[in-house]
Amino acid sequence: MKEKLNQIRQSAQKDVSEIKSLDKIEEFRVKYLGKKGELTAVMKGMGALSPEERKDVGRIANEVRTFIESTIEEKKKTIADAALNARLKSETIDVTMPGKNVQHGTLHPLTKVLNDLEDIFIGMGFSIAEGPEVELDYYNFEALNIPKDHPARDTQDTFYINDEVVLRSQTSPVQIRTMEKQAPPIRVISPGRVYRSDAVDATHSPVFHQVEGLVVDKGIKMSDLKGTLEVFVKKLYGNDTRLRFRPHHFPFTEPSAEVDISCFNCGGKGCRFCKGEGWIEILGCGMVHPKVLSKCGIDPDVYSGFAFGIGLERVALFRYDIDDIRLLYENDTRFLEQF
Ligand code: 2NM
Repeated sequence: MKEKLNQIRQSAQKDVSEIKSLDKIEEFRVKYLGKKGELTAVMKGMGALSPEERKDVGRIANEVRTFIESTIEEKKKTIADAALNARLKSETIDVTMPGKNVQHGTLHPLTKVLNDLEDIFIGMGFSIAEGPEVELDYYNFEALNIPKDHPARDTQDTFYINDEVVLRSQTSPVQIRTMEKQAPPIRVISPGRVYRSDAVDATHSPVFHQVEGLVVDKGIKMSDLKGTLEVFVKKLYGNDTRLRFRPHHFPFTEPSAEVDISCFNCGGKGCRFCKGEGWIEILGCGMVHPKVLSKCGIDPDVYSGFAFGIGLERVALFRYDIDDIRLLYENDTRFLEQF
């Protein structure tokens, strides 16, 4: 019997070394330890032995049983470990793999210019005012001291909806509305889309964008206008930028001026940007006409104000060296993604 137990141990050892799955372990257990198993058979036969022999064989049989049981536990663990390792390996993430490129949009160059302008004026204490694009003739012209026979009223320039209603040709009507509603001090900018019946070419579009500014308070002088525009221009184009005011005429301001900046590209020497002039025209401005103030219910003997207007497209075309305004409206992503 001892010989038989020894054989069982050896054959169990051999069997277990060939096991590769949990099913096979169960088969293995039944084969040796099951009710009809090999070890069980030996143990059943022990009744026929003498008490001494039974003790001896019993001890060995127990050892073999313990051996088989611990072999089973070990094998289970080995198989489970191998399964876990295989899973970990198959689920490995390679963090050094290059990422997938996600296509994302960019801000439109006009939006970038507008954001910059808004930041600069908000930084100087201005707030933003908006108003309708379809506007009454009164706000677009009459209140701005643009008389009935003024060339700006010509149907060539303005889109008329009917006798009373137009597409606004500047954002000044927003400022008229602001002055009607709000008592001074007033400090607003009005960004927005404006409409003029111009033929389309590389520098003209019937729809474009403006930012107009307005300040009204007691004691506002031309020097306040100059100081404000100087800060604005230096923040937008750099600290070395110089300003030049040229006398001009607008019906809604008196005096009026056009403002040139020293060329941001050549600094004034002359180049293709400034067409050899050294200066680039960027905005129009002036002291709000007393008639405009009084039409809005503001007493021009008590208050004074300045206003200015700047075209966004012009700023964007210069800044990004774009040679055709139409590129700004085509929304070709190959163009837009460059900004
Ligand atoms: C410009 C140039 C000069 C202007 C005037 C006003 C208002 F409403 F206060 F009268 N708003 N904007 C103004 C003045 C606009 O654009 C070139």
